[in-house]
Amino acid sequence: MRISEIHVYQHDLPVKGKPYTMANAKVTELDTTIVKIVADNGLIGWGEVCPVGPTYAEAHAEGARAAIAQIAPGLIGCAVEPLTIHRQMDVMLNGHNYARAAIDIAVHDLLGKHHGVSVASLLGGAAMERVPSYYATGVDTPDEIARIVKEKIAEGYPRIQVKVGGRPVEIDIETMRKVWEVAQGTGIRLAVDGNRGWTTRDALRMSRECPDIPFIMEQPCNTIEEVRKIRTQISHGIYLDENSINLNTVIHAAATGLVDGFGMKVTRIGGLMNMVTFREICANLSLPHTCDDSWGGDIIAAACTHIGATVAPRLLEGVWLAQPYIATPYDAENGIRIDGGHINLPPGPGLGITPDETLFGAPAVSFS
Ligand code: 0XW
Ligand code: MG
Repeated sequence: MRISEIHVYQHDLPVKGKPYTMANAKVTELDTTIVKIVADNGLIGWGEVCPVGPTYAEAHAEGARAAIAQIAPGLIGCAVEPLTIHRQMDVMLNGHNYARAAIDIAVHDLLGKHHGVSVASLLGGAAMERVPSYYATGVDTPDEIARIVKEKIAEGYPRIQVKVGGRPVEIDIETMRKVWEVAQGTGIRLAVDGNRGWTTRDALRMSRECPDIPFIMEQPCNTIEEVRKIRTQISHGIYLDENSINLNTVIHAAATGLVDGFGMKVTRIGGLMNMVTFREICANLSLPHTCDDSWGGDIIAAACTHIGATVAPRLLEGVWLAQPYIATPYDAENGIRIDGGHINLPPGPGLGITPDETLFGAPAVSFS
């Protein structure tokens, strides 16, 4: 099976409800890039990458399309094999993991369909059919966050990530104290995500003033150097998210004991093939992690769910989806949904979803 055509679509995803707020971003509408790969046997594979605005990560919506346009001509005629495709992408463009990931996902979807198996099977095999998700709150007042946490615990989420940063740390501390009032004794796992927004001073204060609250701190500060600086001074676990930009960074952070786990994004690490390597590095060092992406519709949601399902259950911190913020699913019948804080693994073949192409309009660019 070889690649015959690649089509790239631009699609708008308005945020349902209130704007989504993080320390360094407030988003009301996201710009997603969808890749459709047609094979010489007529099978179709889908991929997607959707940065959550221009300030969250070093990823840009139009940059994704420009990078894919740079790579795509060199992929026509290539065998639909993840490693072969990644090596060919290396020849066409240095870096740009997030853009390459959309192609990687489409290749896995095609391969699964070709062999009649799910992407989770291709990635090693599912360890669960119902995949735990986690709820991420957005930055808001202490009372509102405590209300949301109570509601999401009742819905069945096993983990909640509270967004902080971008305001005086005293409000973040008050938020976590109020959260603990409703969370204590429920068994919920908690993360506090600074999204690079705290100084090391703020992170130290949060840890020292909440020693009794068993949250992990996710990406508290902007750089790895800052995280290293606070590492030995705090008693809370530390996870990297935005700073874990490639496998080299992951290897270094894991091997040097810088972190206790990761918030991982499928597109940031370069797609599903690299996620398998990442999963195994973490498994060998007993490091828990998420399998998410920053935003996007049913295609990226399916990719995250398939890789999430293959993680050893004790190490899976959950699969976050943007689905609750998206009004129109790509696949009205089999779209990926969170229900009771968990996601049903689509049985496949491939990603197990069939996007309604008419939603995407004409391709922005095509290659054949
Ligand atoms: C909670 N998320 C998975 C969604 C937003 O894109 C940010 C991200 C994170 O953990 O940083
Ligand atoms: Mg995060």
